[in-house]
Amino acid sequence: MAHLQALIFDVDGTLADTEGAHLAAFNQAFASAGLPWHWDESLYVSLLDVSGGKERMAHYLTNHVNRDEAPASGDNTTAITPDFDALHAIKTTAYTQQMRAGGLALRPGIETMLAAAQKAGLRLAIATTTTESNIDALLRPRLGPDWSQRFEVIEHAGTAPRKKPDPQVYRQTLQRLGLTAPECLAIEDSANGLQAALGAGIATIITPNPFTAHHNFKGALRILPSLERTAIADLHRWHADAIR
Ligand code: XBP
Ligand code: MG
Repeated sequence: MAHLQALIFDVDGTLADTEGAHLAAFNQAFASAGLPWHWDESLYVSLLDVSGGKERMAHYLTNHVNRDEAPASGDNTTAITPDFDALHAIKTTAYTQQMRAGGLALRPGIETMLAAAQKAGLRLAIATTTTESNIDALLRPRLGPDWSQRFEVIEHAGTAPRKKPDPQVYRQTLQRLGLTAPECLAIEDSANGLQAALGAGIATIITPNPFTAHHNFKGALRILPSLERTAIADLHRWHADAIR
């Protein structure tokens, strides 16, 4: 029977409740680009069904912007297709500036879990849809300048371009760890993340947040309000049940 060797963490919504900050950054980018777009929280909850900021903006343009609307006097922004790479770069700058200015606490139990896992000899990895700069902006203020040394493998939008629910980011994480799926547990917050991890054969613990609480988590090993009351021994026990 495979022994638990590594924990693979998602970032957004799992390590920290970051989606409110992402939403603000998207709206800041739209305003600075002169686009008449503004996402409110209820729209953003539905747009989060699309992983990846660039893909989310393209989905919004295709499915939510009425391009037949007669542009307001002289306003022809609804007729154009923005350069999503450039727009996403503006958004990422807005997000990282937000993080570095105020910082965002990690979710309850995360810092304790990371320390306890390492003490127990478990290897740690990150498998996320967001960018490397966003991970650094979130974790540097919380875990210090050497934060990345705590994660043996970090797979992100720059290394795994096919976004969740595609399993690419998790398959590449397993490959770089040199481990098989039964030797790992994934920790996620969303249906896309769960499907990506299950697609790579990895048993997955879900810690939902207000943006994802309504998602379908069928197939999750456990659904927990947070990791605050979870011990390493619990992870070993649940993992053993999963791969029995
Ligand atoms: C969640 C996502 C990301 C973020 C926005 O990532 O889908 O797209 O919402 O970040 P995770 P970007 O896999 O960590 O849950 O704009 O950088 O994509
Ligand atoms: Mg997530």
